[in-house]
Amino acid sequence: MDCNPRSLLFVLLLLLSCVIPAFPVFYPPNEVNLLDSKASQGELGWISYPSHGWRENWEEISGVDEHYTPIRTFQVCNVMDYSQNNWLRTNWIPRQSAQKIYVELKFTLRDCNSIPLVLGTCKETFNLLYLEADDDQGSHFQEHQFSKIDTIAADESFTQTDLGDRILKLNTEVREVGPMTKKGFYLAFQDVGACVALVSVRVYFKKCPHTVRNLASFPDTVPMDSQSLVEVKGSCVNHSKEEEPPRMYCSTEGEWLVPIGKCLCNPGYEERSSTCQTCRAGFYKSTLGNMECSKCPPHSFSHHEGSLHCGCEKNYFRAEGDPASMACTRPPSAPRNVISSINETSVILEWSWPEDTGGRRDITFTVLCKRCRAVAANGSSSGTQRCEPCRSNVRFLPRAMGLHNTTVTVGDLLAHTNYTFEIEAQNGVSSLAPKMRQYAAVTITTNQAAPSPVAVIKKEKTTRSSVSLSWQEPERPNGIILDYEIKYYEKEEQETSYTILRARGCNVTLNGLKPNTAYLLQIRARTAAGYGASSPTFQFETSPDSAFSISSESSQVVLIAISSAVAIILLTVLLYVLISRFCCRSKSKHPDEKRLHFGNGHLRLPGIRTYVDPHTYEDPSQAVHEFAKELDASCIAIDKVVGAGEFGEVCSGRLKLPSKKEICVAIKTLKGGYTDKQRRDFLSEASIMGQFDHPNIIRLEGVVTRSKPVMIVTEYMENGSLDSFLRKHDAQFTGIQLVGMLRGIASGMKYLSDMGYVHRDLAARNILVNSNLVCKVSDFGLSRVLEDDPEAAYTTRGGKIPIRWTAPEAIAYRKFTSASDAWSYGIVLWEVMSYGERPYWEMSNQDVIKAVDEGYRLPPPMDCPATLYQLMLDCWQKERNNRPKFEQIVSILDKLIRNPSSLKITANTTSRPANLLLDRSSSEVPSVGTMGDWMDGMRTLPCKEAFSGVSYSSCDTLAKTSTEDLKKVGVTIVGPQKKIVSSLKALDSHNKNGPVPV
Ligand code: ACK
Repeated sequence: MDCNPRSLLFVLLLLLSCVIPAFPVFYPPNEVNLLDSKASQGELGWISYPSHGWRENWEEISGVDEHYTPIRTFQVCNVMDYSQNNWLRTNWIPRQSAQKIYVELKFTLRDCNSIPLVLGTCKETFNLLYLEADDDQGSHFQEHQFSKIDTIAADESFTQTDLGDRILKLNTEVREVGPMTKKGFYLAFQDVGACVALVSVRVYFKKCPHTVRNLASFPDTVPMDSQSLVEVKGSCVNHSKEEEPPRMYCSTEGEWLVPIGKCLCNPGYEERSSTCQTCRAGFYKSTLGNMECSKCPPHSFSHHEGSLHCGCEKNYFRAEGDPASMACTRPPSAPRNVISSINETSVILEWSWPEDTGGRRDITFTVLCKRCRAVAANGSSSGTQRCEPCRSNVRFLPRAMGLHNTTVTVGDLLAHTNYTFEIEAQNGVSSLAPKMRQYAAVTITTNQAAPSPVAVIKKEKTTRSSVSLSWQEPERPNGIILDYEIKYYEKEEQETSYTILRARGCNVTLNGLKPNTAYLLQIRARTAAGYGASSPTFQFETSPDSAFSISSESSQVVLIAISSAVAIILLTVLLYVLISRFCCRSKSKHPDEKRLHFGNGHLRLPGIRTYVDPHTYEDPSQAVHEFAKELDASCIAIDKVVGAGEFGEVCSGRLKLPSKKEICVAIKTLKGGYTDKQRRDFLSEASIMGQFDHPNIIRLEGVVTRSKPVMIVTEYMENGSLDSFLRKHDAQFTGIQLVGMLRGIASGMKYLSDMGYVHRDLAARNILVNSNLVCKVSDFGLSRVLEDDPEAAYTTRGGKIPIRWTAPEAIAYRKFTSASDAWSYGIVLWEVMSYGERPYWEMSNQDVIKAVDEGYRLPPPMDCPATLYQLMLDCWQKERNNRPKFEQIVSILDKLIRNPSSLKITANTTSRPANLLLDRSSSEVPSVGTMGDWMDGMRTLPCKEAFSGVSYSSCDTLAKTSTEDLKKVGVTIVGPQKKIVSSLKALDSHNKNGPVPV
């Protein structure tokens, strides 16, 4: 190879085409060129110094790259001479906005070893320098004005290959200069004796290029020279709005960092490729945001681009508050299948949902009442109807408008009158289309009806033992009034004992009253249609039994009166002493009886409070707050609905009171739209329950009355009501387990009767069972108790009573006492022992009343221990004073639990034992009267056809009953045993010849 350096440079130029990158060249978008030697097609016109010397200096040479694109290069190669100082200076370069400048050099450089005979003269570096200047200084050049940027050395020069050839390598070096302050600058290259070819020089600065982020546009931004970032505010693109001010930071490297904030497309526009574009026809967007435009919902359209909403098709509407995404809807069609059930002067209307709901779910119903009369047209009999709106006192239950259920009860209509009811289904758009509204109509004629209540009662005259009263005939007699029933009782007695009188006219005198005593009284009228509702309770007091009240009498009468009074007082004191003694000895008195003997009539047993009737409070809500704790609704979490009560749903949930453990609770809710009375009745249960505190009475945790829904919160009973629980677990419990449950119920009832509370609706469905099989009495209330019991039926006397569970005297004349509760307990006992069987099966209520009245009783359930069946029979004694008290029931059950073997004798396989209670409470042998009871008991044998499901086979066993069997069950004295055995035999032979006489 030729060793002449120039020829070497020639080789260098030849090789250039191999190392220059292919054209066109793309630079990163964040680099802005101030100078690019390769971009220049003509001479660059840079000057070299010294310009006219004897030695060679930098030389501008034209060449082409491999695409034949012309390029300009500079080269120098004075490697053989000492003291080289060859300068090449660029033209003046305006700085623009740049502070920091980058210089990119591409060059080739020969290593001195590759050139012979240049030792000491050849160099392998050159210097890069710059000079700031505010304007172009032309060819004026002074070396010392330039500042050195760096000495540039080659990374690569020639590289030896295996074949011994040398390959030229292109070096690229980048240097930073700055900060610049003047308007422009020059670059200079100082050669001190190297063989170098400057292939390209590019001078650039960096910027953050214009960009759109989060729908905000950010302009080109030149970074600062220092390390700090430049904060740049973005501006929202067209048709968008700032959600949060958009910002970004421009780094010194020309990169955008940390976008903050954003813009959102206006309604009617959606985001497409970083811009906000109009929604197409058939689409809409009603809100600000970057979501897509939505298709118009059913029955709506948008004909134009950029729609915010879709308009409704003809006969379709959008209610105020309907979201734009909801389909347009229309009024519903008329309700269907209207059925009316008339009951005297009230009617229950029921209907089905409209076939077409108009596409909405907010359907309510409105019932319009019209009273219609036939008007004879021109004397012809087939006239037209004239209707007028019903009187305002017609009652709608729950209300006439805004009904959510498909039924309404309309009351207080006139008897024997035609009414038309128009039932309209309405939804949220009905008011927008009055012409499209449709209704279903039904016409009814009311029946004969019982009279309305007596409203006004007046006291005419009062003495110490009598009162004369008068009243007005009911506003709506609905027929001829046959008589009035007057029911009264001492206020203190709380209706546990009362008197009933009848009067034909509108006045009465009540005699035989106690002096200076408050009485409560109610009157109701009777027509051929039955009794009307009772009047509101009327209170009166008899005059005081004072000597001064008779001061006008003659002195003799006064004397007699005084001596009688003294005698009465003495007698009373004597009686009091005797009774107190007697009472101390006898603990088994019925609470009602005790009350008679205890002073002012209030029963006060040691340690037991007396039940207070919440109705005695003028303001019933005061009673609630006296007996029930107000709970904050936020402490209650409702989990699920477990059932439905009369007033609303029953839910299970949790109660977490501050600083107490969370507990499971049952929550009874009062559904919306209630009347004041319904609210009072609903809460009366809490006022009652809140007075009790006993392990076998459902415990009240509190009430929520200050927010809606109104709630009653009680302890949670995992196994629900006893009747369904037993049905679910048919025959799965031992006798002892069943007796344990029964003992709990009896104990709860003892507590209630001690408190003076009469339950009136004791039945297995009103007993709740917890996870430990503990039974608790529930369902308390006043009149309501029976109103909401589906078992309660109207009696001929107007009251609503659960016939199958109720004692005959309570059905016949509403004599509800703890003794009638004991009867019901007997039925519960039967329900438990038959695992939830329905008492009297499918017999009608009327048949049940008749059969019980005639002396029939339920037969023993399958495998029922004889002792328990006897207890049932005792509870079902016709004479209520002969029924066991709850205290006695508890003690009998306790004895059975202590002696479980006594449960082995079942009623099905042996005859009935004699009256267990008499036998146990007294050491006396039952008298002939008891034998009579026994014979009464015989009537209860399951041999009577009237009781279905009872076989004669059990009767067949009667005759086989031995005195031994009787001994086992408590009849230990020989006389009665013989009598019983012979009676059984007689009965058996009678059975074989015909049915048992009743
Ligand atoms: O038989 P159940 O599951 O038990 O269905 C009824 C329903 O609510 C309507 O009365 C249940 N229920 C009522 N009170 C409670 C309570 N305190 N704990 C658990 N369930 C209850 C009852």
